[in-house]
Amino acid sequence: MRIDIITVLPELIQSPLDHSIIKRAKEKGLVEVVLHNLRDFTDDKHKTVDDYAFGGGAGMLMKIEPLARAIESLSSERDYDEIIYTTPDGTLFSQSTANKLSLLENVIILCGHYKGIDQRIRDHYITMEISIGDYVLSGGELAAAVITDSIVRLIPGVISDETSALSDSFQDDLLAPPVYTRPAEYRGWKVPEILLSGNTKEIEKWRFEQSLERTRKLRPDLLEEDE
Ligand code: 6GU
Repeated sequence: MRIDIITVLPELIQSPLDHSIIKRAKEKGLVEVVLHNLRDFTDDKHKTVDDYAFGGGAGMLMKIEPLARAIESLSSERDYDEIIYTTPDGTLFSQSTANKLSLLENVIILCGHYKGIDQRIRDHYITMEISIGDYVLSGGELAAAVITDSIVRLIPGVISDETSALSDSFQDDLLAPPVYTRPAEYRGWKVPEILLSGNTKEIEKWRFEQSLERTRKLRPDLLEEDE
């Protein structure tokens, strides 16, 4: 898979891509993540990427020309399955969206910044608009990093233990069960007996019950019928 990220702040996204699972996925050749500085697609001396909104109002918008140039330049190299725009007024991101995106070959993520992008870019190029939650970030860069991270870990072969990503919270609409490691007792705080029993079947059953109970208590909304 290849993920191209267009942004005015590549430095803001670089670090999370250079560590942990994404780093290993890149080294294994399972994903390529390429950052593109929008300023490289400007044609004026000042490398202008923003401008005032027609009709007035507070804040600057991302200009249309550099965005169109960046998207068209990438699109001339390969076909993209989705051209994603990160914006607080997008569709709420979820594990099921991450699952779907992880199956794609080529994706562009365009990071919204300032007060957003010229609507014509959304109308003519963008195929998917994503928000990562009902709160406002200073820009779409952190959202793009979040989206990229959640996708990359799902690409087959990225996480060595095949079942590991599948047993994450949300993967089956349930929160993960509590987990414990050594020592079996610390300051008198004991690990549940069942986990030390070696009875795999009973342990699975216990974990499922714990997942269900945790979900009921902490996220009852996850147990409601799908819309
Ligand atoms: Cl994708 N962008 C911004 N700027 N704020 C957000 C967001 C995205 N998702 C939630 N808040």
